Amino acid sequence: SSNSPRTVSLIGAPTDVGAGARGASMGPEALRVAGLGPALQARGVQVLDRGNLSGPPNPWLPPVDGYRHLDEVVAWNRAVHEAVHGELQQGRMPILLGGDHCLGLGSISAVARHCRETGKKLRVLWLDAHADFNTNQLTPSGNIHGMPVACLCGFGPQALIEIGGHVPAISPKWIRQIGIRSVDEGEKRFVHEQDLEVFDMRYIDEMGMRHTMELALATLDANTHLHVSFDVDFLDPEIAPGVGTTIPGGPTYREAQLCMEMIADTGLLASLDVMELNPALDVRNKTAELAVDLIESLFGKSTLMRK
Ligand code: 5AB
Ligand code: MN
Ligand code: MN
Ligand code: MN
Repeated sequence: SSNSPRTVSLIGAPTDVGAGARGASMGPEALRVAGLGPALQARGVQVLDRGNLSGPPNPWLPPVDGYRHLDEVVAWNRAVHEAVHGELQQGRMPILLGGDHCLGLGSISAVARHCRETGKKLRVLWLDAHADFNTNQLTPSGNIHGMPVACLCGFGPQALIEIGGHVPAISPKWIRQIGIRSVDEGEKRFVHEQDLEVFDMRYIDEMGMRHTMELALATLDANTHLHVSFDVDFLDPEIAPGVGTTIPGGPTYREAQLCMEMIADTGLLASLDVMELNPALDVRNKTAELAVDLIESLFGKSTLMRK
């Protein structure tokens, strides 16, 4: 039993304007080269590759008022928002190929808008080493890929928080963060203040991925739109070196597979972001291949046939 659409649309967003390292702009092509399209087709879904969005180049400048490249980040997020919303309106499942994680704002604000329009409940799973809950006051870097969750919750510059036409785009209550192990000092306080539900690596170590996912996926129903925002740095860098911000101590191969398999079992996955893959830092595209392998599990590929 599944509510998920049978047609997926791949949307490439080749930019690194929000990141602290160059190279995530090559992520969409690396995922295609790793065989994402055919892998999804083999899962029985129809795949439309919508090609790549376009936007301003990366000017590579220092922060202004605590933000790097704010105008460029706004332009890219507007393009992502419209593309993701358009696919949802057509009844297709958008898969955003990043690109850096600042674009989670454009993607999830579009999903939230679609949920408002169709009366659906939204649950966002944020798979990441980082909480991405900084503001211009809290950020140590000015890089906006560290801020999309705060922006979605209404904390950020006006031009970014109003992209979906509704401020805030989402409530912190709709988010579950999984795999977190690097949060800045001020960001930590803000995460607690806003009461984000975080399953950090300490929690996963002590309770296991199965229990973690049971909680993260609790209280979903047939009317829930499940969105997964997968920052590839969620994974342990031993298996996934091709990201700009590696943090040791992430989920193992099997923990990550179980996470994806349990999401697939809900039958509720309706949109996905695959973010922060950085081919310039990868080894023979193996991180892209691992991401494709995990996405196959997210679409129901498992070792054995299951009831
Ligand atoms: B990512 C850091 N917290 O704000 C900051 O990869 C890193 O999208 C942000 O999760 C990492 O600069 C952003 C130190
Ligand atoms: Mn992230
Ligand atoms: Mn991250
Ligand atoms: Mn990163």
